Amino acid sequence: MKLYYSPGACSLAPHIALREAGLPFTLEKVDLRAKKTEHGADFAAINPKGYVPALELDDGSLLTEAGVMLQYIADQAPASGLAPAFGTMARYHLMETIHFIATELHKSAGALFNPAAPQEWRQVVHGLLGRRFGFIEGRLGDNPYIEGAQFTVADAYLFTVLSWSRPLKIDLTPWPGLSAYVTRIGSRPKVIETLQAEGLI
Ligand SMILES: N[C@@H](CCC(=O)N[C@@H](CS)C(=O)NCC(=O)O)C(=O)O
Repeated sequence: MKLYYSPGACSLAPHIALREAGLPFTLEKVDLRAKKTEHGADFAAINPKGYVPALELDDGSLLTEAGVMLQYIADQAPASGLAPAFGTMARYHLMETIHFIATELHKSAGALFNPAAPQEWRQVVHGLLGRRFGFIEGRLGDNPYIEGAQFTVADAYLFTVLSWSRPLKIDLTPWPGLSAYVTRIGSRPKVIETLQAEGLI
């Protein structure tokens, strides 16, 4: 498998998942502005959606969309416990969490990276994200991971999106449970390895 990624972008989530799963993979960095890979390939031709993450499978086909890719990775290493078995209620709850992260957190927070975003709109998005952060902190409760006692691919995704709070200057102080969560996930050996591989630490 080959993961097309951009340092610190949402592709960090499948990158963490691949390392947590212990699967063999290679990486290819993408310049998202130029739509060129580090080897000079035209990324828009590889993924017509033009965005990362994109996962090239061993049969040459391409899988996109972080939330789906995360589950594909987990299912390649069932013993890792990165996702409950397909068809179980626990799996539907994992999908529910992943969908929430994708639609309520990822896309709202991601849009704030656009320097052209007007200030008034930014404030509206900050307010919305604050409400979602409140929900997710309550859902986490005293659990170490978002699905409970077990680290899953949803944690790789949630950690990635919450870690954007630093570059986006979103103060997590009002959500101490989320601050502690980011620290907890960020100190996992495989997460540190991933952050180092992307040159983020
Ligand atoms: N729906 C996609 C969205 C992926 C996405 O937003 N990727 C961003 C980085 S976090 C990107 O590559 N943006 C560049 C672009 O859209 O041109 C997913 O969930 O995987």
